[in-house]
Amino acid sequence: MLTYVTTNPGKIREAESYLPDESIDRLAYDYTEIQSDDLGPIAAHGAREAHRHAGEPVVVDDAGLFIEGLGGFPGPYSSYVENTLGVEGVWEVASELEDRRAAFRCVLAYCDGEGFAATPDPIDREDRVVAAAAGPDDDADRAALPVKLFEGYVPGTIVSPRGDGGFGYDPIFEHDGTTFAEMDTERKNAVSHRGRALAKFAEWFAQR
Ligand code: ITT
Ligand code: NA
Repeated sequence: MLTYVTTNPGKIREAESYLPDESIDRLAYDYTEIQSDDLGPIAAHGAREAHRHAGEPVVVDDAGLFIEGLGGFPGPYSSYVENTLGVEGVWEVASELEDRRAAFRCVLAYCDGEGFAATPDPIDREDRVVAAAAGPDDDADRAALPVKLFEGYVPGTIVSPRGDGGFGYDPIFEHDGTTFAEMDTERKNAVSHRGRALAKFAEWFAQR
């Protein structure tokens, strides 16, 4: 069994086609999101906390929108910014920029309370799929549970909102001429940050 931990139903919808239904539970547990300029430590910390809470193998999903012209902002602060400025507000800020290139990133962190075989997985820079055991992310976790990370990345452009599918920043994120909110789940999954991370995770999970 595997428990997919998120408060966001949109993430579950996207994860479903990668993970066999009989083997997955969903848990809307709001784990602590530590402050970091990197998604990896946030996800790793969350996975350890969620595993301690659930007592079962868990995967957590941490994602963010990184806008080039804003130095990567909102990045790990994407959730806070969506709740304060809002998606329209982010578009308004971005519309003033010359460089509206952006990327979505997603890090899946898996923790089952046990270790992993030390596999020297290569890290592909383009689609930084980190399939190596994550190191400790803070002092409290130094002697803590091993976590395995899988990262996915997709480039795009920030545009005026279009479409009503997806969730979050999808209406303002255009990839190959189409916003993520104009795509159905299958089409978004085929190119998205989460789809890429999920594909790597599902392959590893099935073979481990
Ligand atoms: P959990 O932490 O409970 O999983 P969350 O929605 O807070 O749910 P994140 O912290 O990972 O998840 O998300 C950061 C922000 O990025 C949040 O505002 C999301 O709506 C947004 N986001 C994440 N994935 C996205 C996607 O695929 N498309 C559009 N927006 C996304
Ligand atoms: Na969150």
